[in-house]
Amino acid sequence: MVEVKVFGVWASPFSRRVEIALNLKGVEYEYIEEDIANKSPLLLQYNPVHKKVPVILHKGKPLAESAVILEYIDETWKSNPILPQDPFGRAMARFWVKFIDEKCNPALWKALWSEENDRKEAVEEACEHLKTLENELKDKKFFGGENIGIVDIAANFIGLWVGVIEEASGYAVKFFTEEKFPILHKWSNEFLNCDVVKEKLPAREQLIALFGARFAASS
Ligand SMILES: N[C@@H](CCC(=O)N[C@@H](CS)C(=O)NCC(=O)O)C(=O)O
Repeated sequence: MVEVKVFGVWASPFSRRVEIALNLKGVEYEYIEEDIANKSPLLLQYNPVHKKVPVILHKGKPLAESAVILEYIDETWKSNPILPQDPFGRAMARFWVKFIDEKCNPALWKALWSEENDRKEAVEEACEHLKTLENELKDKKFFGGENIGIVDIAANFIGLWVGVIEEASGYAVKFFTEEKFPILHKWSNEFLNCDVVKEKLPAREQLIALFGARFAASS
């Protein structure tokens, strides 16, 4: 019997976080694709509070919220740690994951999907958060140092999705440029080139088709 199951959605950066972490640890799992428009009874049973993917089921116990799941994975499978070992380093990693989830990603999403009238302000806010992340990254290869860590995995939306959505918009929205954010672009290339990451990300063209259709429908 498979010990681990993941309920996800293929285009979700949150589900992909969980898959990357499991892949990094070499943990095999069964993947169950959910339909967000028609959630399965199992998803609703396993995540009755948020009713969202991802959910991980380990030894029959369900767990939701990608950042929580990432920590659980790290504590359960010890190889290739994604959190630092020292308390301060662990706390700082959690700080940055929280920043990404609560500040950066919502601002990026807003900027990417903003109406033309609100775009300037939304883009400014998103850029401010991206600059903050650049200052944190500085000359490190990954947020975790030499190896991929929890912050890198949590930042996967910046690594792949932001550029994809800009391209899908026909570059009507474009702020995440290499000129403005050279450090994050370098990081993004390193991140996307890692086998454990590459193997668990959706195909760029598939994402572009999905978001391109959304732009077409919204205009
Ligand atoms: N904070 C959650 C966010 C997960 C999330 O937003 N999942 C989306 C897919 S990308 C979802 O399941 N949406 C369904 C809904 O909102 O009803 C996490 O980190 O796991």
